Amino acid sequence: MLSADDKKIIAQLWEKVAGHQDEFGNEALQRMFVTYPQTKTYFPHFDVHPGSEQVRSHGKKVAAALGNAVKSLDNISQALSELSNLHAYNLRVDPANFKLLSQCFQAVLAVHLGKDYTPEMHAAFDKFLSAVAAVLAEKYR
Ligand code: ZNH
Repeated sequence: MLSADDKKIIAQLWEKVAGHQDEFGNEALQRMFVTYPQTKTYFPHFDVHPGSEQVRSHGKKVAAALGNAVKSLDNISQALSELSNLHAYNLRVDPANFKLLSQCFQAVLAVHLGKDYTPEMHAAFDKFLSAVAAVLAEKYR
């Protein structure tokens, strides 16, 4: 699904993300909660206001999972296998929400990287996030 070129571009993009990973994860979540308020229903136990430590800490985990997947582009399914179990069997997040977080993460990249987030990167990273979402959704039944 990801071409050799896609993989190269995704790895290049992630080099730009490195160092801002936690911050980007946090901002993507904050943005998701504002843009798509229905996503907050999965986090009733969280303080979701701007500046929330819980959201910051969760953003760090989400970004780390994405970084982990970037390191395993040839086998994202294996790299995120535990997370896939968690989302399918425990959290039961409607998979439609994965696309919402993906969009928010891309908006964060565009805001921070500006012109450095090229259309080619956008295209490759969009495929990557779809692949991640597919893995997180693959065990639902
Ligand atoms: Zn999720 C959790 C990742 C999406 C909801 N996540 C989680 C974690 C991680 C993740 C890493 C942690 C785990 C542990 O701790 O072990 N996610 C992720 C990713 C993605 C996601 C990568 C995509 C891209 N999620 C999502 C969405 C939602 C969610 C969209 C909704 C809306 N998650 C969730 C929850 C949780 C999680 C609810 C749990 C939290 C707590 O802490 O409690």
